[in-house]
Amino acid sequence: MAITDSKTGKVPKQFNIEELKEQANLMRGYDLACLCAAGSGHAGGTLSIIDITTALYMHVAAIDPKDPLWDGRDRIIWSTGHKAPALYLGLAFAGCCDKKDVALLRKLSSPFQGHPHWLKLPGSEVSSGSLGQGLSVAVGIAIAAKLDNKPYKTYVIMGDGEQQEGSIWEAVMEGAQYKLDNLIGIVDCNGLQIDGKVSDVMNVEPLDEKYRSFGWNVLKIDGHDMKQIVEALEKAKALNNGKPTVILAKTVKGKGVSFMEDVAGWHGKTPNVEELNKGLAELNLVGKIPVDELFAHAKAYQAEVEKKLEAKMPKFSRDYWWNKSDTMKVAMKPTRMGFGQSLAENGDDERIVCLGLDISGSITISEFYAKNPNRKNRWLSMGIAEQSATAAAAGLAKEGKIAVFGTYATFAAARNLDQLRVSVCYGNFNVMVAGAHGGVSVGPDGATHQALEDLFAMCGLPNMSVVVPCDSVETKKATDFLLLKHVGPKYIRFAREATPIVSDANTPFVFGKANVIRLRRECENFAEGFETVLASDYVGEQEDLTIVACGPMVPEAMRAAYILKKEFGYETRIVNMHTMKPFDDDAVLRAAAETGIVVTAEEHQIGPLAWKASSVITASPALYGTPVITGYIGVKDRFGDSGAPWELIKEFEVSAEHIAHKAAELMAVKERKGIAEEMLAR
Ligand SMILES: Cc1ncc(C[n+]2csc(CCOP(=O)(O)OP(=O)(O)O)c2C)c(N)n1
Repeated sequence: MAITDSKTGKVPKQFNIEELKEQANLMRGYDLACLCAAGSGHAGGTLSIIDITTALYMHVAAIDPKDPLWDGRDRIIWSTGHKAPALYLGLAFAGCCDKKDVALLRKLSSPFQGHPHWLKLPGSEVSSGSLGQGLSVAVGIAIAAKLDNKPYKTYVIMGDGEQQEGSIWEAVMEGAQYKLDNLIGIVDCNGLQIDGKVSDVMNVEPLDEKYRSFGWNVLKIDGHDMKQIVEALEKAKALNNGKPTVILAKTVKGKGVSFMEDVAGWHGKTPNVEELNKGLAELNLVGKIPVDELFAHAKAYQAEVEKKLEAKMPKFSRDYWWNKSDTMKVAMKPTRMGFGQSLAENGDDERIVCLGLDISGSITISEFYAKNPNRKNRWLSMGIAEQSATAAAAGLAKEGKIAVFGTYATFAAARNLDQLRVSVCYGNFNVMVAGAHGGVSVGPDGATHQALEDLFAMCGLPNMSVVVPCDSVETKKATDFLLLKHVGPKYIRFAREATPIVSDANTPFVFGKANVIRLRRECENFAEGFETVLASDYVGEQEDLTIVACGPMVPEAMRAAYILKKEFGYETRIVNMHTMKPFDDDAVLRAAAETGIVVTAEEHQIGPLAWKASSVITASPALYGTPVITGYIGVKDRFGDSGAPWELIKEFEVSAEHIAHKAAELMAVKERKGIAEEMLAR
């Protein structure tokens, strides 16, 4: 079978091997151009899987481009969601969508999300991005085919690094147990993952012996030899011996572009225009890819996005956005830097053991050994295996080690939730978990990589302490404290993007005690315009309202206070609730009693901060009968989206402008009800 008209059963065109090679080459050109237009994404892995993609979508799998959801189609599951551009191009080259549209990759609300979302793009089959789940989904789809006597085949594309996830092997057993000879696994064996060689990070070989011993048929091929690919796919399709089949395809990451080939650094990187042109020249594609048209299409879409976002923003008398005027300028730095800095400084303590989960550089945990190679014996590369690493950290802690591990917050605090609950928290072990890239501001990777729910779980776990620092300086202080002075399970959570630096060496940081921040004046440097004191030392100034914030929402709350002062003359008490657990109840209670309005501001699903603050207010006898108006800023019960970080801040309505707008709305209620007077009279 191949590209098929499902109405007539006819195959409009059969591509021969030479034509498929030509199509694969063109696909590489489109891949580079679309990645360049997006400015973020994964060049290495998309280039290594493109020959297989071409063979599958244009020759082997049954697909009807006019009806991508045709029931008789073969199902192709991309377990490696980060290779989404290759999937999108497979669909586009098969005719399921316009090739030009793939240039909308990673843009806000685009069907071509950073990681595939099947509800946005028909034909993309399932939503993926969290590694190690696709084979299990495919097992379910293949069993459904058996139950319903449907003849379709289920293909699932995986990475070799991805084989480190234990769930893969659970699914491998299921495939054999249920005799799924309609299931075909394909492993893109390019030998690299993010932190380096798969064999160094966590060896998975010999994959052939492993799959065979688990009861699968195994085919080994050169994943760039089109004839071998087609033959293997056809053979796997025909094999009918009651066993699933895996095709182990030896590939080269970055295949086709000399400077990307076999270079780990090109995993999550995209070419700039110069590199794109160089790549296209090497592929003999100069003039053959409509680069200008693709760029223009992306630009026009982007212009529309920006127009829509602007329309969504609350309006004030002038533009208060970061660094838009000559005063109140702010410097920005990614908060995660403070984490790495602390590990570098404190890492000589022999009790500290750091566990790497294949995203070590970008979350800065590798700073632990970067300048101190002698610490390498206390650096454990655990591969892409968050669940096992979490329980291993508990084991290390049990024997007196200070175990530290980190990855994207959604994999550090959700994928492994049961291990955190039982092995770490129930046992009350001294394990430090770093949830990096939290909140919507992660940006173009999209929903699967945006931890918007982690704090519900972390704050809900008995024995767990939770800190969400507001900038890189506070992250450093919090890490210093949690690492060496706090014993027990602890979660530190920070954002990916560079965010405003609003504290300095003299700013107080006391675990479990909030800070109060007050706008004092307008000046050249934003941070210098504010005064910060420990909430317990603060003497109320009869401010109009309070904003309680955590993490990167603290700078937004500060900017909101500035907007509120300039636009309405309102005085705002900002509470930096850097420690989410234990929560500083007293800081919220006093703020509620003294200002009558409490607006919470969080950069994830509304709840961990909002509900906690609200329950503190409603459950406090001191406030019985006292009117307190509350409002919540945060993500409103929806999944994230791809887009630039600051675009997402606007799209998800978590900017200073949104906070200020909400506060002004509540001030109107308070003034109408005369609550302020009532409060003062008490
Ligand atoms: C559960 C989970 N953990 C971590 C990541 C982050 N991540 C994205 S790609 C990647 C490396 C994948 O390596 P491999 O499977 O070999 O793919 P390839 O090198 O071919 O791109 C990692 C760790 C993720 N997406 N999902």
